[in-house]
Amino acid sequence: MTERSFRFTHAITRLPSAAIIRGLRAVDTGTPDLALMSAHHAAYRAALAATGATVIDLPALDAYPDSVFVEDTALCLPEGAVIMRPGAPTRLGEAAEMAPHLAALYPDLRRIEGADAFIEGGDILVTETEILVGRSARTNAAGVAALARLTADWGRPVREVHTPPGVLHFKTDCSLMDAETVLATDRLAASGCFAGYRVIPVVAGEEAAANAIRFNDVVLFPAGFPRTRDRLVAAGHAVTEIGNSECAKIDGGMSCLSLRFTPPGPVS
Ligand code: CIR
Repeated sequence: MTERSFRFTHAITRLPSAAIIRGLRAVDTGTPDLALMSAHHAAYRAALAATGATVIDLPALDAYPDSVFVEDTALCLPEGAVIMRPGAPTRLGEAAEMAPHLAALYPDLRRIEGADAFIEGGDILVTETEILVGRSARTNAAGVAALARLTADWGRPVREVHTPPGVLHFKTDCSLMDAETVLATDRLAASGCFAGYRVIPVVAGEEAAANAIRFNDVVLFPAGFPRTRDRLVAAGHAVTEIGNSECAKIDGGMSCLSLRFTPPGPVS
């Protein structure tokens, strides 16, 4: 068994912009504080870099309030990368902003095309053997089908699954922990989509802990969910807690803040 689903040489992040106060949110629980978010973001980048990875920090984009959440703009695998078509109209332009940065690393950069196709990276969970894509308010059947076509020769089939109603993205409710194991909320695991995987259940009442990331030998995990953290530690994971209070106000979490990948071939 390889470990290509959680071992990476690179990550891309984008610094939060002052426009973050206008970030999309399902429920208004307060305005994100840029200074505190920036401190959390710095800790996040440092935790990625501490694993030995190269972390590419892109500048803030004031035209796009949600652009700190780079995960939604692309899917990056060892075989190649695909630029998404975000379903949130205010976020569509973020994908084009990411394209030149990935084109420098991926000679065969592909793109989701078609006016009716929408898909965001937050709905995509890549495991060792397959690419799970959750249909959601941001990702539709045409988007999933377009991704399946573009990745058909990459050896990991796309499997369409469903994001629970009222949940922003598929990965809002789950994370890959190792080659066979996912961390998931009960409401998502109950759909049966993780048959064949080991599931570490998020503790009831700590659902916001489900969005974590395994990055090399560490799990970046949102601070404030001690019972679920203890489950991961008991399972043998090295857990680094990162403040997420400000991103949480606009429905963001650990996975949203980076693209994680190992580019093909020599990097120029
Ligand atoms: C949005 O609604 O698009 C942002 N406020 C949050 C995006 C979070 N991204 C992610 O889960 N991958």
